[in-house]
Amino acid sequence: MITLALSKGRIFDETLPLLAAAGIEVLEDPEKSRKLILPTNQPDVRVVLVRASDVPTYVEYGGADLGVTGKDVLIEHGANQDGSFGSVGLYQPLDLQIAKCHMAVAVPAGFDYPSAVRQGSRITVATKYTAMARQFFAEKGVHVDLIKLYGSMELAPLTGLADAIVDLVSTGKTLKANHLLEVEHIMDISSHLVVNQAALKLKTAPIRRIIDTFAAAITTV
Ligand code: PRT
Ligand code: MG
Repeated sequence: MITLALSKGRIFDETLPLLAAAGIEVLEDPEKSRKLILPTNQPDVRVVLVRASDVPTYVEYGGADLGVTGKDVLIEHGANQDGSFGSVGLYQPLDLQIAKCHMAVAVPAGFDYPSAVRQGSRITVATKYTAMARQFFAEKGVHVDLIKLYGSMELAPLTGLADAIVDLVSTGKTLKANHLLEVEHIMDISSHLVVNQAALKLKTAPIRRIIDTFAAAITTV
């Protein structure tokens, strides 16, 4: 049995065409079913639905053989920015070029970010992505106090909780609706295939076949 961990929503939706290229069709719609284990048309392949941030954990500990997850999630899980993992038992063979967005710093219109940076002021930054934010500001030599949040980061500067946020941006509509301006583009983000290293050794042929068909099906537009 090959188990693939996906999260509901954009990652599931955008992985479907890649699965189709590998001849794998998920037999139930996660938006309609309450099942967390979804069968496919291939009796030896199944999909498990987990929170996006839990995908690396499932794959690392062998609850799933493979998974698809954002580079943001991987970096927070301990991946290096070049994609390597150090001691973590995850192999990251492919950037699938799906669920694309970018990580950004945003501030309310009234906060003069460039002069805060120039003057070496301490900046309070609210984010779910503390690893990435810490590294970004450290490399820039900016002193920050990080406040960890689990969602609705946009609210933090509007309520005085923080001067700035670090969050994902795709269309920019969320920032605009909350009167926030992007002041730094930290990095482009897309979703990656991750593989359990032990599973790759034990089930080489079926896992290799999935990696190779995914690789051939990636669209870089
Ligand atoms: O939502 P939940 O808390 O369950 O988990 P999650 O947010 O980790 O999962 P999900 O499915 O929302 O996101 C999964 C992955 O999709 C992320 O890890 C990213 O790699 C990727 N992705 C791509 C995005 C976006 N685009 C995106 N726009 N993830 C989140 N957003 C959010 C962003 O945080 C912000 O709140 O959408 C809002 C901004 O969107 P725009 O279009 O208004 O700019
Ligand atoms: Mg989300």
